[in-house]
Amino acid sequence: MKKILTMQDLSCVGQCSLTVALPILSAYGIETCVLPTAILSNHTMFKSWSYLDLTLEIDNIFREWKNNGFKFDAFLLGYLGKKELASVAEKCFDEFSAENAKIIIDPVFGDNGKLYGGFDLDYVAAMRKLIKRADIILPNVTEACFLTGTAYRENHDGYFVCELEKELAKLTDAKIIITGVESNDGMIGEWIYGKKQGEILWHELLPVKKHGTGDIFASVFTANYLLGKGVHNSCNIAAKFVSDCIKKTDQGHFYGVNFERILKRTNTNE
Ligand code: PXL
Repeated sequence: MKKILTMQDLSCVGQCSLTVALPILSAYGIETCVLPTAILSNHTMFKSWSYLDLTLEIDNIFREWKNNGFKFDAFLLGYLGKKELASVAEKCFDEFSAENAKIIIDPVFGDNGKLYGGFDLDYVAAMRKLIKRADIILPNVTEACFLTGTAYRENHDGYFVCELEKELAKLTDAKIIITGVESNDGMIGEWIYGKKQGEILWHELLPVKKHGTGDIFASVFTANYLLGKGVHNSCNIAAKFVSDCIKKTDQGHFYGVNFERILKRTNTNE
């Protein structure tokens, strides 16, 4: 059984980060260990939140993991919360990677052309460095723009995304998947980088946008990828999962999606 470590915040309320990654990866039959980077009362799309930084405790956690000889077959990183955690993540890869461990990084820091509350360009620079260590990165269009220093645009034509991918490929050897690419004829998709030609997987764009769907996409993608489904197939499965979640979400549920309604049917391997 594969063992993954997912490093992101624990938002006590709001469906994102660890409260999404842990149930989803586990439902796919992957042993999921967690490294909470911070505890928030709720995610930062609510009007206010508390934030307890856990960086200091991570030294103790690493010490004990070393004592116990723990190693992980894969890492999934999402919202870390502060730039210093990028070097902590690198230390984590150095100390706790099993042979051929895969590193999947969703450099979560913004959406819709803007940084999330609490982030700045220093954080972006830290992510720019960290993605060098990744096997796969999953930035959305906004994050890809900030990482590459490209001006954000709402209309993502093929040329624009292709240029973004090329610029990202100068920063990392990772497989690059840009999520949330929106066409001007009402489709949404992921752009997968290929050296000669990129490829886009289009899906139906739903009329509502919901919070936390990027975290769900990353978790479902990672689970399927680790189970050997391949990059394209895993992207398609993750996109369908996210779209099903949005369709099943109660109207008025503004802060996330009811992914729990879709999760029960995931573990198809047994
Ligand atoms: O879904 C991304 C995310 C994760 N964690 C926290 C957030 C956000 C986005 O706003 O606030 C705490």
